[in-house]
Amino acid sequence: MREQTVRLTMAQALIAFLKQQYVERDGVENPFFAGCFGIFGHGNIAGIGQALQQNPDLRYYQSRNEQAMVHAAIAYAKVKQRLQTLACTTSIGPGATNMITGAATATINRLPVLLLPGDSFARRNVAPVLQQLEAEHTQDISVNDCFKPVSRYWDRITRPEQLLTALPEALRVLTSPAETGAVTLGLPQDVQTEAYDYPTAFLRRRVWRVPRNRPDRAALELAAKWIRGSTRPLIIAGGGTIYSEATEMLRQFVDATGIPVGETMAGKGSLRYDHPLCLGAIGATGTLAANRLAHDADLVIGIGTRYSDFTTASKTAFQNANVRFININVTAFDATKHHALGLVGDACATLAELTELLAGYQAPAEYCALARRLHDEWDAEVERIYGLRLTPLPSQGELIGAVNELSDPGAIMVCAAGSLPGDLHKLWRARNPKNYHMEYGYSCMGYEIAGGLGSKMAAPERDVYVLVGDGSYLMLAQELVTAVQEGQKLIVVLFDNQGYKSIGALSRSLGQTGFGTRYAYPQNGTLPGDEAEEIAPLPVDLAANAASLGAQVIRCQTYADFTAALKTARRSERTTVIYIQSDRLHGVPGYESWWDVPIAEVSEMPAVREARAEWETMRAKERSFL
Ligand SMILES: Cc1ncc(C[n+]2csc(CCOP(=O)(O)OP(=O)(O)O)c2C)c(N)n1
Ligand SMILES: [Mg+2]
Repeated sequence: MREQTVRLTMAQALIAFLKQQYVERDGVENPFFAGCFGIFGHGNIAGIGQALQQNPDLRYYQSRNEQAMVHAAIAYAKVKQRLQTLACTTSIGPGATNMITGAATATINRLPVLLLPGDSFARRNVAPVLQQLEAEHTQDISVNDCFKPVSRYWDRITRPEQLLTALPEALRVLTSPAETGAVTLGLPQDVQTEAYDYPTAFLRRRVWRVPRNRPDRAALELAAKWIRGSTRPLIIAGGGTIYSEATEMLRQFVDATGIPVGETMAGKGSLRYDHPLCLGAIGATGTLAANRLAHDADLVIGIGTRYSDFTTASKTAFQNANVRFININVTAFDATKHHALGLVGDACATLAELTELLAGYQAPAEYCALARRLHDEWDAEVERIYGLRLTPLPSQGELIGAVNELSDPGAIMVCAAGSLPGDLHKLWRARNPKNYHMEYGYSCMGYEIAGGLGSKMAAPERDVYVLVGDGSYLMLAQELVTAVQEGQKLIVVLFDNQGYKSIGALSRSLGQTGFGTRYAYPQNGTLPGDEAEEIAPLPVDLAANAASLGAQVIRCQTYADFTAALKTARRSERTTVIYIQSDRLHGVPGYESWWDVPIAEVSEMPAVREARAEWETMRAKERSFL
């Protein structure tokens, strides 16, 4: 029997294939690709560009910067629980390499995105072409090889028929909760336009099922035994809890067992902030409640967490000599961290089985009472910070409080870098599992506005608040233009503290007086740190900048201006940037925690030597769980 075929260019076949990919979980089916972001150049306009033009049902979205479009696509995927994403097409050379930071952000955060950078001619005879990297030792290399370490699957399509084997692999990785991340297919610009007789069967509708794998039964029974034997158990809820949609199951588990919960950056929102056993943030940017209980916990139950240094306070968070770990995770890689008893499986399915096995079990009453008391005390601390009315410049903490209190509980708040993530991790009152959208795997400055755009595209019915510092804004604000163009309304809160408040505070804690973290003119041939009393502000107007990109802008000075602006922005139909200056030095304190940033071992600066001595004391508390 002769196979039926259809003659298409490689690019046309690729787009036709993407349109037919569906994902199914719990009986709900959705197309996996919501569209394709792209910036065209000679490396993709005639190939993927032509194919997209001919297939308007896979919506093409413009972007202003290739890094930003990857951020937008992965924010979309994050809001969609990794069950949907977008593809990203670029030209060759700089357009392609601009996506590398985005690829790393995707892979580190375990978020799916399909990257389609153009690549140099496979035919080679006209080389070197514009923007091609030449190498003397091989012709089998291009700038796209730089994507290899930051991609979960990487390939280069040098013949049109290679799509037949490459695309199914790409989709297997993208739709796998355990393997997902950036998938990169380098597409030589000539091959994109070459025709081939593709089997029509290749372009049929395909459904990728996302399973809810169950862990090994013996391991589950042992885990139940460990929990029953524990007197100070603590749950750490990570991002996997939310992606698995295990949050309701977690609440039932907590209600049944009385085990309190600390939340990671990606896991915040797993339990509502006002649940009496929700201790909020854990680790370096954690609450007193979570960090106190972590300190003495005899059993830590990690759910969907990577145990980053922020979560473990650089391995100092757990000081009980006999502490053990049970890790529920879809990847064996994460499940075995800290020499844990690994429950390799889906968070929701695993928690359901564990709940049954623990029937009748309750954590000791005294311990639960302590957890509840710490929860209440923390709530009072948040209230105190929300209520600070610092003058002349308001504090970041009270401004966060205003955004929280004046936003709809169903809203999405997006953030990524600077001093905001630490403050938000502690202070944000998460009222739904998607309320706190923090990119903190890569903490990539520039994610914020692009990520806000992707979030709004994924959930147009929700208000999206982007909280961004002046430094991050200056790095990548251009997607404001795309938000305006696409009619995707964002509320952007721009915190101007004239520099890097976060790194300034870090620098101070290392004995380095804010060196290099202020936006200021050089004085005596160097950039001034804290020692300079009088500094003339740079003639920079970020509010005017935002207005020039098409946003409606509200300038604020006081807390009262700010709350009024939030109300106006919420009612408005337009993308609105609320601009406010806040205090550069006043910060939210740490709560019995630490983060390991190594300090110079020898120095001419006495403050650095002092900080180094303190660092050595803390360093000695780092544990390895063997
Ligand atoms: C792309 C990128 N470059 C550098 C850093 C290191 N870094 C972390 S926070 C920060 C400063 C952020 O400044 P801003 O957005 O103004 O926030 P603030 O610290 O003032 O709150 C820098 C440079 C980073 N996280 N991402
Ligand atoms: Mg700043």
